[in-house]
Amino acid sequence: MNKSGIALATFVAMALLTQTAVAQQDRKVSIRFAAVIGDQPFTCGNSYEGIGTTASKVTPSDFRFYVSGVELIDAAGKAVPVKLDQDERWQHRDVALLDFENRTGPCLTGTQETRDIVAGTVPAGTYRGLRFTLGVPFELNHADATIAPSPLNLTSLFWNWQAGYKFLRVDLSTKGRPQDIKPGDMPRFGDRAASNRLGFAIHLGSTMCAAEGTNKAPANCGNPNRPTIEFSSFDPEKDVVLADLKSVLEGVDVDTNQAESPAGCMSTPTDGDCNPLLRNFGLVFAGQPAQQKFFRVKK
Ligand SMILES: [Cu+2]
Repeated sequence: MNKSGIALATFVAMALLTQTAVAQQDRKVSIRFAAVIGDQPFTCGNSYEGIGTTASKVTPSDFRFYVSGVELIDAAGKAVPVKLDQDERWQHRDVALLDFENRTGPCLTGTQETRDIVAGTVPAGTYRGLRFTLGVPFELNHADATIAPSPLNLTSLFWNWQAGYKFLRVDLSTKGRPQDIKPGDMPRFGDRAASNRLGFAIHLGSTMCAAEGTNKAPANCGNPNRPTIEFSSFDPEKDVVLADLKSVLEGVDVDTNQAESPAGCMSTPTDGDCNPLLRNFGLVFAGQPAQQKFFRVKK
């Protein structure tokens, strides 16, 4: 090979190396989620039977939740953070909103748009597991939602600065707890009469957040209520994370509400309606052990 031939070969080899290096740096991932009630998909307006201790028939009117700290677990068992696409809509920093309601039928508190993926990049590699947190990290949880970047600007998913966001919001109309809501209905924090109109509410969020006022950020929260979910076997190319309302309501009576307590379970530590509901989300409640039943992987 002559000199220029060598130079060309070197150039081609280097170009290929560079290309390979770029290709190996990042791998796009789209982690799929689905909202289900047992073996049926969640749809606004549909009713589902056999729920909880009373085998109740329920009509959900909202189904949204935030996840954060999403990580894929590689072949060696190392957790690798998924760098979320900053789309200025569904994802901000390491928080992503999943939204399964489309504001049709009884879903009067929600938005038309829906979202069932967490999109981002990971370094090239083989990934076999998944880990994420249900909830908004403390650093982003206690500020003014009206000026926060999307998706943290949804006031229907916000209590106040002190308590922060509803990490998950599902509201149910049940036989014993019928709903009476209007478009955009948003009971003020602590407005029990108004919140009663939500039927049986499931609002997961931090509690015991001592602050100087409801529009002041707390130094910390006694009950962060951010469960970490981990699946040792998860293929990001094929598998789907199912969020199952039926399984999380196992052992829960959705037709009655503990007297003098918020409607359904709004994460209040003294509300018996949260037991075993919060434990089914993977949180120790009333000193009793947690067993996560909300999420599972569909292969
Ligand atoms: Cu929506």
